[in-house]
Amino acid sequence: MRLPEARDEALRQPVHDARTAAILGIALGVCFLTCFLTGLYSHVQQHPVDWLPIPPRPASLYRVTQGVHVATGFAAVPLLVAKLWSVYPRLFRWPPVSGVAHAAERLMLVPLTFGAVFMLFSGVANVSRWYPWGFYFPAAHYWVAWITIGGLVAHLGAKAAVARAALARPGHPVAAAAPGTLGRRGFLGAVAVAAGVVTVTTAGQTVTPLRPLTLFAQRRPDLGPQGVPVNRSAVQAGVVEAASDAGFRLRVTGAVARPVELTTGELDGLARRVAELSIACVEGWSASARWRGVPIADLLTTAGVDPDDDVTVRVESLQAGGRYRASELNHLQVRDPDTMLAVAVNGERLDLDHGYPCRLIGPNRAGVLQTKWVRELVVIRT
Ligand SMILES: Nc1nc2c(c(=O)[nH]1)N[C@H]1C(S)=C(S)[C@@H](COP(=O)(O)O)O[C@H]1N2
Ligand SMILES: [Mo]
Repeated sequence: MRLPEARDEALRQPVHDARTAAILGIALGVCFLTCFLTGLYSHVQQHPVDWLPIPPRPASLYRVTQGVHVATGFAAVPLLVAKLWSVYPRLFRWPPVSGVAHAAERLMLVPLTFGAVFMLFSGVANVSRWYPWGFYFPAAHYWVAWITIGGLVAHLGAKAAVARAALARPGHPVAAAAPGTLGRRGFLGAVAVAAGVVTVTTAGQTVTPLRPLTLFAQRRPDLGPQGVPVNRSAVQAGVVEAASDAGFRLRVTGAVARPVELTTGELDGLARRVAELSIACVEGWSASARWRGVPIADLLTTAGVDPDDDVTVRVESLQAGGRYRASELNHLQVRDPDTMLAVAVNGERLDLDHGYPCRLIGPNRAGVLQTKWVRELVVIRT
C-alpha cells in the first residue's frame, strides 16, 4: 500500500480519529496544566520573589502540590504516548500545510511535542536520580516548561473548534474498528488503566496508605534513620568531622543587637517546641515526623531582634560546597513558631545524616530548603 492510502486507512480507525485525539488531548491538557502550576509553585519556593513571599501555612501545602506535580507528570507519560500514537498518521498529510495559518499551527507542534517529551523524560529521570545530561536540571526543566505551555496554549486555541465538534458528535460515522484492532473504548480504557497504575505506584512515596504499592518511586518514605529517608548523607556532604566536633557553636549574626553563640548542650536545653512537620522533597517523596527544636523567633529574641520587625534570615550549613548548603527564611516564616532549629526527631537525638547538631525544619517549605548541619543564622533587615 502506498503512503497516502495507508494514512487514510489509519485515519479511519477510531483510535486515530479526531474524537480519540480530543479526549486524550483534554486528559493530557489537564495533567500538563496542573503539573505546570504546581511546578511554578515549586519554582517560587526555591527562587523566592519579594512580591510573593511564601507563607508558612498551610503547613503541608508544598507536600501536596509537589506530590501532585510528580503524580500528574508520571500519569502524563502514558497519555502522551497514546496521544502521539493517536495523531501520528496526520504527520503524513499531503500537502503538509494548507496556508499560512495552518503552517504556523503545525510549526507550533514542534516546541509542543519536543517540549512535552523533554519535560516528562527529564522529570522522570530526575525522580529516578538518573542524570544523563550536562545541563542543570531545574533551570532546563523550568524554561522548557514555559516553551511547552506556550505551545500547548497555541494548540488549544487552534484545535478548540475541531475538538468541540468531534466531541459533540456521539461517534464517528465509520467508528467501527477494523477486525483485530482496538476500538476507541478499548484503547482509551487501556490508556486510563496505564495512567492509573503509574499514578498509584508513584504516589506511594508521599501518600502513606499507598506505600506498599510504591514502584516508580525512588524512596520508600519510611526507609532511613529515625523513619525519615536521607537525601544527602553527612559523609556525602563532607561534614562528619565538623558536625561531631565538641567545640561546635551555633552562631546568630548579622543585623543583631547581641551576637549569640550556643553549644550543642545549650541548644538542646532551649529546644522545647515540638511539631509534626514533613520533609517534602522536590523529587516527590515526603515523610512526616515529630521534630523538637528551638523556634527561630526565640533565637532572634535572644539576639535582641524583634522577629515582628521585617527581618529575613540566611541559614548557613557546615557544608562547604553544594547547592543546598544554605537557604533563606522570609519574614513570614521567621515569625512562625514551628520554624525551628531541630535537635531531635521522633523522640531521638537527630541522626548525623538528618543534620546533627541542628537542622532547619519549617512548615510549608520545599525539602531543599530544610538545611541540615546548620552552623549560622545571619539576620538581614529588609
Ligand atoms: N546542608 C544540606 N542540607 C540539605 C541538603 C543538602 O544537600 N545539604 N539536602 C536537602 C534536601 S534536597 C532534602 S529533600 C532534605 C532531606 O532531609 P533528610 O535527609 O533529613 O530527609 O534535606 C535538605 N537539606
Ligand atoms: Mo530534596
